Amino acid sequence: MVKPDGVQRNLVGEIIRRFETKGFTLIGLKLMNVSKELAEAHYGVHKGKPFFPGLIEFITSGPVVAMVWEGNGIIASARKTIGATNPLNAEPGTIRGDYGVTVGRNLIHGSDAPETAQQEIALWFKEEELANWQPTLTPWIYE
Ligand code: D4T
Repeated sequence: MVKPDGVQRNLVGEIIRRFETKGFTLIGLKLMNVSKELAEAHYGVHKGKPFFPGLIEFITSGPVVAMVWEGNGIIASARKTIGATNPLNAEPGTIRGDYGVTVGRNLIHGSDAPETAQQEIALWFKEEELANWQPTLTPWIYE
């Protein structure tokens, strides 16, 4: 998910480009405003932490771009591409390392495990919003 700061800073195309050119497959994509209920469900694991209210306020402050990407090893790879939670600790070359300076404006969220990805996809997308397709480039990306 490109967070509201990524959308406001015109980084949507740049972020999508990194996953697209890597060879991952886009399955779902939408620009949307986030309700308080959805934000609280998505970040439920952080409820009660000091940063939770600010996080919910931030995520609901403007549109986000929710996406579903598919590919071999994508979760570990995407988290490397995204970089450390605190952008000041994120390596140059990562999205957060290149574009962020503070944890509360870290531009992008990525699922951290297959189970959380399944839960988050179900939370953010309806079944019919996901495309079922086979890119013609597949044999040029996977041996
Ligand atoms: P997300 O979930 O947004 O992809 O981020 P991470 O997986 O990298 O990090 P996280 O779950 O630990 O944090 C969720 C979200 O909360 C914000 N945050 C986090 C914050 O504003 N202050 C903080 O101290 C922390 C730890 C940033 C990401």
